[in-house]
Amino acid sequence: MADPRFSILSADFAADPYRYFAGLRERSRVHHEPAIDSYFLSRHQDVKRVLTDHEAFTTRTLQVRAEPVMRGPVLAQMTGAEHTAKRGIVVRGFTGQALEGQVRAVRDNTAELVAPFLPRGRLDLVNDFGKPFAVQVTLDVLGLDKRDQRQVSAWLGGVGEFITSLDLTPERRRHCLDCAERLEAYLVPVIERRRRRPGADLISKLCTAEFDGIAMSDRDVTALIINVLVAAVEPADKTLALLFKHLIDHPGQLAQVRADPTLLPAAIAETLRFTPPVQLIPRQAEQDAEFGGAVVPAGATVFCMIGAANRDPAAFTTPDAFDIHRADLGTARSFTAAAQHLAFGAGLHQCVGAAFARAETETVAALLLPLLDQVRHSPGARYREAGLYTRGPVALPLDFT
Ligand code: 2IO
Repeated sequence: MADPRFSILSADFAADPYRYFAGLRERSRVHHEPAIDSYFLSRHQDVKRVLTDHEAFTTRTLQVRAEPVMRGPVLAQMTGAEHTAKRGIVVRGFTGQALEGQVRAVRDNTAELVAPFLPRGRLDLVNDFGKPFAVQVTLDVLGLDKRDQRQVSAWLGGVGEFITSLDLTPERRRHCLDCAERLEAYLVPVIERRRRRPGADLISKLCTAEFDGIAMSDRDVTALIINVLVAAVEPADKTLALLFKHLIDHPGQLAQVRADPTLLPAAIAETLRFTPPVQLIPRQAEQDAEFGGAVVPAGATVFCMIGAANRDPAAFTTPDAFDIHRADLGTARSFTAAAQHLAFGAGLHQCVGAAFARAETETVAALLLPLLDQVRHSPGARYREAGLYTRGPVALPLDFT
């Protein structure tokens, strides 16, 4: 930071970004990375400002960071009446009866995936459970065929890599675009069928819904399906594993949540504050912007550092402590636009799937906790996280009885 060799792109930072956050907030409020000519903001107040000042900081950067693999414009790129209408369609796809059906899919997939591990008393919560769980639930929500799971997961890997990489080589870029094109080709006939014979799934809703006379085009629907696939799959296994890790590492709080499952929403909200699975949110500065004397120039790409903002002592007391009872979390608001933590972003484009994410994580955790009696880290396993953009445990081997 004051150290000119410090880089967010270094292996040291990737190994444990959390130990650099205080230095960034205090000594490098606007951190420039020359290799990718981007600016990184780490203070809660600055991140909040960027995410809520939609005139000065736009989502135009998604045209190059997302649209090529989304195969069309996503909600976050839209503005005005079009954005309001299309966001309304997606919100309705994740509320009421639709959400009830989605929660049933979460229950069914949880039961099916955990069953083989119960007699063994051991499972890797990331690789044995979380990853297949995230994909299967999302396929069910969209009404896609679970027999295509491996194929869809592989394509999705490429799409996710494109969005979450800070420095893609031309070869990887080609691979990612290839995955996206194949995924699009797979979805086109599905969309055509749902337009003719709609069901109760989210794709059918996107195909048929109208809001203030505005409907979705095929390109809109394709982009939204790919967006929902990535956004629902990427962070889901990470959030679940981080929740279990923090509770296991804080046995007093784990005991309290077991005794009183109504504490689960607070435990999930605190997990999202303490270790947000999405660590970076990009924006484009439309004009020169000043942060305490440092300037982000017009046209620049700005990355909001969600993990750093969520540990800012100006926003949270003892921010480096995991505490599901913290007074400044505002659990009731934690999955809404009034959230204090920034794990779902803030402003106009705040995560449209936040209510679904909450229901999904609450449901799976409430089912797993009683099944995983005496849950603890498997002996000998070394804990490691990976990812700069989305970040989570690479594995979480657990023993239980
Ligand atoms: C392409 C990073 C997995 C989103 C973007 C518009 C994606 C958008 C996010 C999250 C998580 C992904 N951004 N979800 O940060 O839909």
